[in-house]
Amino acid sequence: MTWLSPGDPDDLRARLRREFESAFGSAPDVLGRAPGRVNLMGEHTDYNAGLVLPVALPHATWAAVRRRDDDVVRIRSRQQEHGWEGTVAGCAPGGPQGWAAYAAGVLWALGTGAAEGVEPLSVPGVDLLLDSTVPVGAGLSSSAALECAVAAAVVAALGLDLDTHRPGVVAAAIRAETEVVGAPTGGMDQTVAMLAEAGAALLVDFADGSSRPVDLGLAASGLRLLVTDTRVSHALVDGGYGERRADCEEAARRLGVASLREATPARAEELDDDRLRRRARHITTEIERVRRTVEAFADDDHAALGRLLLASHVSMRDDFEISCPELDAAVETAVEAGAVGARMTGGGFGGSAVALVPAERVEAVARAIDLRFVRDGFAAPAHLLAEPGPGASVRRVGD
Ligand code: GAF
Repeated sequence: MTWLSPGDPDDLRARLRREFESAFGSAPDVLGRAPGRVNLMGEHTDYNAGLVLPVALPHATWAAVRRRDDDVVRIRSRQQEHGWEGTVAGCAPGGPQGWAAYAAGVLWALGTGAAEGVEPLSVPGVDLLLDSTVPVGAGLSSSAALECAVAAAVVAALGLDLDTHRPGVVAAAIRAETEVVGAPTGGMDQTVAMLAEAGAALLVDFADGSSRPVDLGLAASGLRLLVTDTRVSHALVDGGYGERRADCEEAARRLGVASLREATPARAEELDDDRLRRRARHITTEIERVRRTVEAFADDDHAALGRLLLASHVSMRDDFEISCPELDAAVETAVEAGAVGARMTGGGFGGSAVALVPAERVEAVARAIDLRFVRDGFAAPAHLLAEPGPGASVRRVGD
């Protein structure tokens, strides 16, 4: 069985600092950390002004940053063979490609005043080294973790207070992803990476941008969150995600509403076009499921949680059409082996499933999924435990 460890934060920090010094010749100013996430309910609802309920993972991306006296930007990653070098101006859309675009894009976005009311920062040249324990392409938001780790570290390296700048970092990270990387994503991942609180999920309402922590009571009810990475890689820059987003916008237009948040499941059924009707049905019922999931956690109602998770998975599989055989097998097997409930999570087309599992059944459920994958001829999956962690943090070197 493969378990993905979040790593020991002190060890990771010490190694990053050491390797920064050997890569760039002196110590970094700041180490930033931002987590990946697993979403418990509310998929593709963020860009429909809906509700989401993600949890920050203990797995995170780390960024070591040192300010330079010129405008040169050097970016390296422990996970990538080749680095990127350019200038602050060269970080703008159309410049960096591939993984470096996530980091460089944030430097550009921080300098733009990424949203209304967000002050543009004067971003200098930087040396930057990245490390991560968030699996890439697993639907666990490695991209937002990278963007937010870099942005948080740069904000702190400028001598600014991170807490005051959290909303600005969220906005900058979203702009980096949509405008520099070119992935038309919705904002859930960056929001949870910056605003999550340890021990809780984050309920975010994208109609007004408000959020609040939701205590899941996992320890008290003896439940754990088991995440299974199917190793079927997903990429948000591929067409499927953008097509779903376009379908939702078209469905809203035909219903005469600004976003599907303003529609109801009954209104979704009025759509003549079968595909758009099913897309709108998923979004409108999924938003309702987020509300009911929050209530079910508060009531410690395992039967309701099981029904909601499964209904969400079926909706994503049949109406939104973003699942795949590996995700369906992981969900089905988790429930057969004793999970309270399970669903695919994240953007879809591969990636991970999340199961709510009684603590004493975790090993058995993971083993059952592994056996099922062997039987079905799928690549071996990897598992991790999603202990709800905190949002991004920074530490000045020397503190
Ligand atoms: C990806 C996107 F980045 C998010 O904005 C969200 O839409 C999610 O897919 C689906 O819920 O993670």
